[in-house]
Amino acid sequence: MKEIRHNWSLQEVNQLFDQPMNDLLFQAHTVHREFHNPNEVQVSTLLSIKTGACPEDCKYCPQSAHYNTGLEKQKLMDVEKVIEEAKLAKKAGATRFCMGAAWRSPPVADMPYVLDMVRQVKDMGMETCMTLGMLNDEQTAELADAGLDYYNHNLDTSPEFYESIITTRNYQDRLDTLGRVRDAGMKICSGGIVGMGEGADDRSGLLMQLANLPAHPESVPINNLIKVEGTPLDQVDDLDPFDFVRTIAVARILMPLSQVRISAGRDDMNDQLQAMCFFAGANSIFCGEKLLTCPLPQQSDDMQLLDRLGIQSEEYKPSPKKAVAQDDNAQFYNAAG
Ligand code: SAM
Ligand code: DTB
Ligand code: SF4
Repeated sequence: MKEIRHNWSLQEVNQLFDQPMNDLLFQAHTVHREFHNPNEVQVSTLLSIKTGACPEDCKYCPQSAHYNTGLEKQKLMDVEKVIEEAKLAKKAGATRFCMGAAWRSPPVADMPYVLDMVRQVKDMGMETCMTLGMLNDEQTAELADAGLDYYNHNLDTSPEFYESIITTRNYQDRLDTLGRVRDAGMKICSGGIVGMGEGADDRSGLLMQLANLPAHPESVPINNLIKVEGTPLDQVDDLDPFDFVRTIAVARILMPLSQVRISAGRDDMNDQLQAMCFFAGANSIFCGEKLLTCPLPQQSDDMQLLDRLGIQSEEYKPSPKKAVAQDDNAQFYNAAG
């Protein structure tokens, strides 16, 4: 049985990345088979419940108020509309419904509606996930009480590169929210973005940070930057697609039990590249019309691809209220150096 580690060094992670591709894929796929059904993926659907006008300045994001991307803003969606969308997602085969809001942190007045969304989606027999920005203790406890299964909060990149991508919050703010979510017993969805012009060390640094958290995030989304016109990163050079596959493979080796998701950017990937990602250890995708504001592949194309690869979508299994911590001694989250 492979050891679950939380003490990776940058050099070790770099060594994993730098292997010949076939050696890396073999190693990642071996780990994948030991811990997961290699012919199964989990399907999530996203809904933007509050769109645009975000005060944060994340250079990749079409929803930041700092950039002019021509995006139509939308205030918090009515609970009934959210439930309608969740029903459609369930009918289309999604087992997890992820609700995202373009907030720095949730406004007090909106919390009752957000909590109602969690309760009602959960009552429909779906897993619930929310991504609402930074949380304080009270908001975290309220979300946990409402039964929220997952909280998504990405570290996005290495601590070193972070400062050139976002200036309105810092890495420790992110780690603090993750710590609160974990302490409240919810599961964590945390990953990052590649293709932002970062170096190889930053991709290693991101995965090292995630893997060295006191417990591995149960869900690890790997986003490939979608270059949205009007954002400061709209002209950045493309990442070599094999570096995306390598990132998935190393995430799988470092975090053997986690669900590793091909997140943003799948619309631009051909079938062969996605198949390679599944072999490298990806076992979760977003399906539906859109991510939050950007397009996804047609649902029919997705189902056809899974079918051609003999991959089934995972059935819904109700999760226990408390996440099982992988390291019960872990109390504090700190940026590991
Ligand atoms: N405002 C909340 C936050 O930042 O945590 C939640 C929503 S935010 C849009 C969720 C994640 O989407 C970001 O952390 C980032 O990883 C991803 N994302 C945003 N814009 C993207 C883009 N253009 N390409 C790829 N991923 C993107
Ligand atoms: C994640 O890591 N990626 C998703 C989800 N978590 C919230 C969001 C991707 C957003 C892509 C840009 C957009 O659609 O606006
Ligand atoms: Fe706001 Fe989240 Fe976009 Fe950053 S990533 S600008 S916090 S919506």
